[in-house]
Amino acid sequence: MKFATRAIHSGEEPDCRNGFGDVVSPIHMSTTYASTEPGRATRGYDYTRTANPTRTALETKLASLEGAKHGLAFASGLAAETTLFLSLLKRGDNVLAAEDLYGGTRRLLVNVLSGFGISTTFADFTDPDALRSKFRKKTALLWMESPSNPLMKVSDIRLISEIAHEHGAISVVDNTFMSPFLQHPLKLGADIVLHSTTKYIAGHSDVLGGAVMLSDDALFERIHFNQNAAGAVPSPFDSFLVMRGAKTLHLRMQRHCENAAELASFLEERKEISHVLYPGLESHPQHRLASRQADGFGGMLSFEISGSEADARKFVRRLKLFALAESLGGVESLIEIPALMTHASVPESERRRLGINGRLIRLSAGIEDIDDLKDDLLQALKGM
Ligand code: P1T
Repeated sequence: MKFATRAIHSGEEPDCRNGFGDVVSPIHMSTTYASTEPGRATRGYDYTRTANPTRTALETKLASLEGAKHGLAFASGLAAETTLFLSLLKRGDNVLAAEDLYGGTRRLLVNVLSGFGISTTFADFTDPDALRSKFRKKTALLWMESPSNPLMKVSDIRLISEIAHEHGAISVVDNTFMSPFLQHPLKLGADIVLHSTTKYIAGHSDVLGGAVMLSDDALFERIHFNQNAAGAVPSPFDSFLVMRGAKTLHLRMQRHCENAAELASFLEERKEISHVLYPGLESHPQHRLASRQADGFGGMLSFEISGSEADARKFVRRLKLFALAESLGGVESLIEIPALMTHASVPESERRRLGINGRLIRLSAGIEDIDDLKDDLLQALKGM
């Protein structure tokens, strides 16, 4: 079945024999399930943290969207990350992570996992040769976002996964920015895909969620065990909301891509903007790789204001339609300054080295009418 059909039907086949034939998966709110025999779960369900039918429907859909054998849902993207790290790493291990990535992921690695004796080395994943020199004896896992948050760097997932495997490490791709509609890391050789489903998959800025998709049975068993043991699971209602959003992912994603591409070209022409980072632009350093690796360029872009940091703050305050807010991937357009918001937890020296300065602005293109979005940017740029 093609993507749009799977997005709508996977995990939600009406059950006319044992159920009521619901076309939409019911929200099973019960936390516990009665059984007729001690220790024998009713149709596989005994306690909702362990498994819940609404969550099962979501997990089936998520696996199907990524073309994976297994899907696991979590309470947030970071809950998924925490469970993944907990499951696959032990004291003494090293994580090799892309230096540009969501500030919360960096904070989890640097401020939390370090306390358990797990070290992280950061590297520029757009330079695979340099990456090889960063491996340590105990490097167990490679972590990348492509495109990265917020500098929109594109990494060669196939090549980097090969390098990981040469060194006996697991390759993980945080596919949040692209969504399963645009990019298929498992097909490119990655071992595990992770999503903050809070973003494009749910798509309406009204639910937190996370997901892990993979096909390796042994890795799945380890993460599945800790999904229950650590308990960072989504509620049945949250599972329903993520599933409901996922049904229109393909439609929304097409418009996100169209609007972002148009806004990127529009901003690149403006003298008030010094440069625009969007993989769909010919000026993007990895434009050819991005064209080859994914089926679109996504709805996210970053740009730098030509003026001062104060001008950048003035610009975002002047916008009327774009909400000044963290997060991304919802139907509404958002704007933020990563250095002050999503990446404030990254040490200033590191931000400076990477180029995440106070003039850098990140934009999540929503699916509104493009003319209204352009008009809003134009009025905010006036006189800059
Ligand atoms: O917020 P949560 O659902 O826990 O997801 C964390 C996360 C993981 N991976 C990526 C690539 C992300 O962008 C995020 C969350 N990001 C934002 C809130 C943000 O504004 O960038």
